[in-house]
Amino acid sequence: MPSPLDTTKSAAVFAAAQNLMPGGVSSPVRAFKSVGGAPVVFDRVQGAYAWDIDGNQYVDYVGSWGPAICGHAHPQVIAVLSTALAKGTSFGAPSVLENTLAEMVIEAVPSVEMVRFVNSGTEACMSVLRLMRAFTGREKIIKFSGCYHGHADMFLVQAGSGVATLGLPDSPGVPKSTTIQTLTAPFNNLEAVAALFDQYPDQIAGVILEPVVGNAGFIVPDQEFLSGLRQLTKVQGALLVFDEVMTGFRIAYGGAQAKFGVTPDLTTLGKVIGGGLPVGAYGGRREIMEWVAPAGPVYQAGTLSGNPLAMTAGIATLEILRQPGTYEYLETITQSLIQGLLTLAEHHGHALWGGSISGMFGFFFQPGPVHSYEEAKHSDLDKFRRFHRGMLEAGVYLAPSQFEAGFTSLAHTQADVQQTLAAADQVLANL
Ligand code: KE4
Repeated sequence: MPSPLDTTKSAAVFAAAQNLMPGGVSSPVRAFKSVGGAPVVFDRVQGAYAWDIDGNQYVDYVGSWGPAICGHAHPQVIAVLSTALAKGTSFGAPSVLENTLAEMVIEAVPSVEMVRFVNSGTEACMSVLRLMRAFTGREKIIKFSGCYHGHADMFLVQAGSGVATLGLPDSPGVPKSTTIQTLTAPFNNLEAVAALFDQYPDQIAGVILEPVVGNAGFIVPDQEFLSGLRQLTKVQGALLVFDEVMTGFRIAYGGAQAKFGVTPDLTTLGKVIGGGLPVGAYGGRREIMEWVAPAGPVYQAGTLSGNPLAMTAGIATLEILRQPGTYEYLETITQSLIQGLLTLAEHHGHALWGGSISGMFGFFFQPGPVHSYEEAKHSDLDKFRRFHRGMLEAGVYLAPSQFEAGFTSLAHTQADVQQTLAAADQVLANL
């Protein structure tokens, strides 16, 4: 077994942090609540690696929860950001950079004919919801249990990510009047969605989903489910919205909608398109997007939306990603990782269900199959906790929750994967 890490400095800083910020963090999942032990405090990141303030190095499979798909602090991104910095950090006025990134997103993502930039995935999802309701004149929406669309009130119903991680009931402070319009169905269950449309005829503005789920752990859609949702929403006069904040430019350059050949009416984006700086976006059919102020009546605004640094980092990131061979590389390196983990788990007698698509992967400590959050919840959370801690001690940084996905990058090498699998062999043997 690897020797326990020296995390003296992390412990001190995290202890102080808990006096300053709720839970000592700026976002709940970072507090390691569901895996126990104190989180390590990062000092710096580079490529596939992270270093904590005690000098411990980790192979990083969180990648800042998705943005670091090219590898942390990619030299090309850092270089153009440094140049952009000299021209100022925020304009609050139109810039050519917004045009450039908008053109790249419109060219890449099948559903997007027009796009609006915001500052987070949450902002993108809450804005797209307002737009869906305005365009259809309907108020109800359908989401799926375990899916997470940011922390706006109307989405905090059977949400995934940190809500699932912490086992929170739907959050206090969210008025019933808000969530009463949010209907839920199990992921991959088309009949349940059809039943809701039958129950609420002409009242449902649309269906929003993570086309490949990352916030209930990694759950792949059935092709018929996605194709069926497209057909059903069309027939019902409702909109189909893919929340591709996590999958956008990760599952494929055109996102999950390109990979699965299903084109929604609207799409939300974030993470990768900001290259590590705060960005979100929503886009879709021109006739819908032209309802957004000031072109149309649907109000949405943001001081730092489209700021030059985030646009610059996003443009540089997409320029790297659109190079030939990118997604083939991500597919190969991630398949090596997940197949290796599955093989080792079987060898050591642990039930493990998992998979990957491009640079996104996940696994559940259970036999599977896992097609929905309801099934994901049967996983052995205690075994996940012990595995996570063992891997951390061995220098491998995994998402600190059974209900999160993992991420690789163009900087991860086969050597990193082999190091990870060697660590997993040890940890699984002693689990
Ligand atoms: P942000 O507001 O965190 O930028 O995006 C919200 C969001 C919306 N939609 C999807 C599909 C997402 O995955 C997210 C955010 N993902 C989580 C990770 N599961 C962010 C990490 C965190 O909350 O700290």
